[in-house]
Amino acid sequence: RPGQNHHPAGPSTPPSSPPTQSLSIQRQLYERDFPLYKQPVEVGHFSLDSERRFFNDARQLRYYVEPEKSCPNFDLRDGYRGRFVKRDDRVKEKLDHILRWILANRSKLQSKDTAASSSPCALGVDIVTWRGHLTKLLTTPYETREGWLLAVTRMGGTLYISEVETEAARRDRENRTERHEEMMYWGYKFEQYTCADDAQSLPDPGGVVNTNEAFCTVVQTRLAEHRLLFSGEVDCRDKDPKAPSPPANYIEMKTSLEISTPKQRSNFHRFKLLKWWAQSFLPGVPRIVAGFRDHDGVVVSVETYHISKISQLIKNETNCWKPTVCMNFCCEFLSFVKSVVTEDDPRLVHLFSWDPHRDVTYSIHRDSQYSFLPDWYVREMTS
Ligand code: 0WD
Ligand code: CA
Repeated sequence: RPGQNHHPAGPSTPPSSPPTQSLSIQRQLYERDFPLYKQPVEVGHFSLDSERRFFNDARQLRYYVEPEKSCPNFDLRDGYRGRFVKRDDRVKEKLDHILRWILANRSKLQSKDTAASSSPCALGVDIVTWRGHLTKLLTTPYETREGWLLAVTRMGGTLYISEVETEAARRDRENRTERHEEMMYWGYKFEQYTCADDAQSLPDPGGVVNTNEAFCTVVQTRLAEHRLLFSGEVDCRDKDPKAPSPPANYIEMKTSLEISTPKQRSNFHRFKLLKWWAQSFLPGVPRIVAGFRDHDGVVVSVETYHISKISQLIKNETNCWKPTVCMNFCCEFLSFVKSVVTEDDPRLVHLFSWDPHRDVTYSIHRDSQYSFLPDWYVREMTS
């Protein structure tokens, strides 16, 4: 039934009727009460080493060390030529690291309600994905530049969501300027100036920056009726041993151009804080430490943002984003996906597609280039 639109919060579709074909992103549709979002719980974590090997532990977790001065003069360009090992971003890892974590920790997930209610191989969650994919969904109602493609497969009752690079994103990646390549390094360099390997030591700005290394938290939560399991990279933790337990002790590091005009401040609030808020709110990371830099990559000030205070900070901006619109849209998208993807088959992919100023639509692919659940995972989960 082409042209039929999924109306959020409208009368629910009878179970027998075919799913609707598209989802509207109009903001007014999502301006209602904030949906239930349960406090995210860390159910595990994993690390990726300098060669991108998986470890089911926290060996890559680092500790935040507050800069000595509020104007630290960190030179973010230092080491770009000579002490930088860059992850190969042509390699698409899809959900592989999360799936590895699931196989290593299945017993922890299949506890309580799950074991009693559903089939023995069921995970007890509705959605498995990366945090970054959910961030893109949260910001979609306000995004005017970049579209997305999300591949979805249902297996054992769980929906797996994995991003597919768009043609436009591939072109951008392949045509980055030397300046842009260098600026992508600056964020990682800032982490190196402010993070230490353990609670007792100091950061080592003379070391190598290797972007293969990562520490990822795995959290479980619920958005309205959707039980979510997702993983996100965490930059560092509070080094105080009395700090609260994860994810409340985690800190997100960011860099941004210093703000010198009212226009710049307004743009920072309207566009950058939206992305920062969405990314950290999802896993329950409470703080962002931001390094403001000049055009030459020198950090001129450092500021802390508390996620719970960001919605207050932006309230005076006209035409600003609203957290409730972000969360309601994400919730509605997940309902849309559930209504569309009803067949359980690890080789079947529904590819959801969105471009700015358009509705969300999808196409269906069996045994195609889009299949993303690896054989080693399917075999283990169905045996
Ligand atoms: O294959 C893919 N398309 C993706 C792979 C997309 C997104 C993520 N990944 C995986 C990687 O295994 C990585 O370790 O992403 C992990 C991080 O996932 P996430 O936390 O869900 O991603 P996101 O929230 O978008 O980014 C968090 C941080 C970034 O920090 P900033 O401050 O720039 O937001 O992870 C880094 C980056 O430092 N990062 C990535 N690292 C590896 N691969 C990627 C990526 N594709 N994207 C961002
Ligand atoms: Ca970061």
